[in-house]
Amino acid sequence: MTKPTLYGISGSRALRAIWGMEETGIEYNHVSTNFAEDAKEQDFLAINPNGRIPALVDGDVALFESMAINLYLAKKYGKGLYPNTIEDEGRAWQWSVWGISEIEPLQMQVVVQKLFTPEPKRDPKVTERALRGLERPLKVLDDQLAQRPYLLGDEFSVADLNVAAVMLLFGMVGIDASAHKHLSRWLDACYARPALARARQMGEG
Ligand SMILES: N[C@@H](CCC(=O)N[C@@H](CS)C(=O)NCC(=O)O)C(=O)O
Repeated sequence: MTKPTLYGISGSRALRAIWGMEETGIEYNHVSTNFAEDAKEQDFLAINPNGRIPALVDGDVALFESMAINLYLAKKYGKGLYPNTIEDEGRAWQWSVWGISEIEPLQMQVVVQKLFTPEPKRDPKVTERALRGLERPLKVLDDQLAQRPYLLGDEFSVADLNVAAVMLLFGMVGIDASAHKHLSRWLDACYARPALARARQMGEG
C-alpha cells in the first residue's frame, strides 16, 4: 500500500493537518510546499485547484481543507482519535465546522492587523471588535470544557485536534484566553501533545 502524502509547511495552516497526521502514528510522505510559490505550480494545482496548503493525497483521493483532512485521517487511520458512535461523530463534525466558522474569521482579523498590516495603518478598532466577538465562542468552549476534560469526553479526539489546531495562532498574536480557565487547561493539554511537537519539526522543510 502506498503511503499517504501531505503537502504544506508548519508555518501555515498546514500545521493542522501535519499535526493530525502525526497523531495517527502512520508512515507518510511529507512534501514541503509553501503557499506563495509551490502551491501555485501546475502539479500542485492538479491536487488542490485552490492553490492553498494543506493538501493530502491518499491512493485515489486528493483532499483539501485542513478540517476535512483531519476528519478523514482520524477515521481511516487514527487509533482512538475518531469517535465510536454516530452521535459523537456528529459532535466531531460540529466542533470542526464551529472552529473554522466561529473562531477562525475573528482570529484572522487580529492576525491580519498584527502580523500583516504595517503599524501606522493598523486600526485598533478592528482588533477590539474581533476580540469582543471572540468572547461568545470562547465562553461556549469554556462551558463545554467545564463539564469534561476534552470536547467529547475523557479522551483527546479529532474534535479537540481540529478546534485546538484552528486556535494555534492565539499565542502568536497575543489573544489571551486565560480568563477562561477550563479552555486554558484544555489548550495546554492539547498543545503539550508530542504529535504537535513532531509536526512543528516535520513541517519545517
Ligand atoms: N480553509 C483552508 C485554508 C487554507 C489556507 O488558506 N492556507 C494558506 C496558508 S496558511 C494558503 O495556502 N494561502 C495561499 C493563498 O491563499 O494563495 C484550510 O483550513 O485548509
